[in-house]
Amino acid sequence: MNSSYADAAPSVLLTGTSSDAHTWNLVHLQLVLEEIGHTVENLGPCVPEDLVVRSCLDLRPALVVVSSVNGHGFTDGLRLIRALRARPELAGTTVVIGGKLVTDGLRNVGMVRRLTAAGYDRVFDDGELAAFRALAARTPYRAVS
Ligand code: B12
Repeated sequence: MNSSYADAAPSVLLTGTSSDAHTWNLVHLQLVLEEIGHTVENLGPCVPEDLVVRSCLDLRPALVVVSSVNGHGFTDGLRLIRALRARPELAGTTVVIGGKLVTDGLRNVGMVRRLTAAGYDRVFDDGELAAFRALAARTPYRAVS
């Protein structure tokens, strides 16, 4: 979709989920991450799981950010994290997910537990941008050469 780096590998890989066509969430998150100082590879919306896995293996980002707002984020997100964590090379990569992950509009404790048990390091609710920003600010940057 869009990328903020020229030569250096990105510090953050940002992606929508396989079924999710929404784009402005991704644009907003990319701007937040760039404002902090990260270089971002934004894969865009409707990204198949195998493309996310391959991109992570190629680019080795310090942080992977998964965003979904269409209400299928829980099921799509589970599939994606299982595919990522199935690769030993990505076992230590920080992966977070957030947005409007289900349709009930409420923070669902069971859903968060299942997503973290499957391998996400953090699950952010729709409005938790301040907490997300704080986590991203603690993640190492890579200087663009
Ligand atoms: C525009 C829009 C569309 C457009 C998208 C066009 C495009 N190119 O992006 C179109 C018409 C294609 C569309 C389609 C659909 N949409 Co729509 N759409 C919207 C709408 C009106 C605005 C979304 C938007 O651009 N917001 C602006 C961005 C900047 O904000 P955001 O998306 O809220 O993202 C923020 C937060 O969610 C959060 N966030 C998101 N991800 C992450 C990740 C992390 C880590 C963190 C910390 C935070 C975070 O931070 C983001 C930035 O502030 C919303 C309603 C609304 N007012 O939000 C519905 C909405 C998202 N859509 C909805 C639905 C249901 C659909 C459809 C399923 C409808 C249908 N039956 O076909 C389809 C799904 C298509 C698909 N395959 O995904 C629902 C989702 C319901 C839910 N999750 O509970 C919403 C909420 C409408 C509603 N109230 O019912 N949609």
